[in-house]
Amino acid sequence: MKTRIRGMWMCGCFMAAMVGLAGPAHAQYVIPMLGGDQFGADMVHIDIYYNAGINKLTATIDTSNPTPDMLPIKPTQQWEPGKPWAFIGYKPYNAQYGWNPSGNWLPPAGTTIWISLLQKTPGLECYSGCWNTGSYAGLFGTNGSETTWEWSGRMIHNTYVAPEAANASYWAQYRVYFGDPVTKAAAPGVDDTTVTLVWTARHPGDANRDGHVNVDDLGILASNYGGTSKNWAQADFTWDLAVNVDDLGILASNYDWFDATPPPPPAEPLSAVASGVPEPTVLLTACLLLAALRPGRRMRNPTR
Ligand SMILES: [Ca+2]
Repeated sequence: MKTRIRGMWMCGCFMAAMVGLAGPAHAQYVIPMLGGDQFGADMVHIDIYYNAGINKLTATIDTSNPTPDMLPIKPTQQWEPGKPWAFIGYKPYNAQYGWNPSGNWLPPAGTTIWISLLQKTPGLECYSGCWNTGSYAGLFGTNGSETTWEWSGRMIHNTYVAPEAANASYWAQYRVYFGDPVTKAAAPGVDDTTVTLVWTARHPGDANRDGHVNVDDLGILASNYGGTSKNWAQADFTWDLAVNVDDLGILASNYDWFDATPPPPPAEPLSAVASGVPEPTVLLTACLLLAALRPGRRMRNPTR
């Protein structure tokens, strides 16, 4: 028995030595994943459907999954230099959203499908494709690209990248319409629609990711303090698997932070713009906005 244990111990030492000899001289190379970091999160489809019979175009986001997270890779990981995605560096990223054709339909004759960026939170970038198959060419204004993009009609996931150390929510608002294949001009009399994509990013100290660093997070940290094999939701903000004084320091220095990212404004479809007559819902929204902006009134953060 003693000999067997000694043999196993020597074998273990040998294996450890071999790993040490063959171990990486650099951080581990990884490829981009849908969920950011190294998370193979679920796809979140933006289902595009056109009902020609009633001239109705819809873009519906699948809400069966949580809001996608922008997450950077960990300090122990890196992108292989020279790969098309190497520029991401340690910026938070995500590619869960995918433009997806829903049902069987065709664009009206002589048109193609365009997706045009209306507005976005500052700093948010978009790149073509995902995983290790994307071209990572700039889209929707990123790197000087056009803000209008011709969608092929096939399911495609593009990769969104937030600024390094970004730690709040992000959104991008798009118009989807049928237009001239060359000039991009919207086809007259054909319906269009808008859609808003939203992402969250993890703020240091916000263990439960509710957009606040407060006593709830402190409670989570306290109940996990001293533990190992922990994760973000258990207050490991340094990704070292331990919950200790380092994490407490991070929470303390971010205490009382809240996500103040303004929500996206309501988008107006092209059809309403073209008619020149505001729809009743648009008028109501405008009245509510005016009332909220009157002097002396403080707007409550609508996202929290
Ligand atoms: Ca929190």
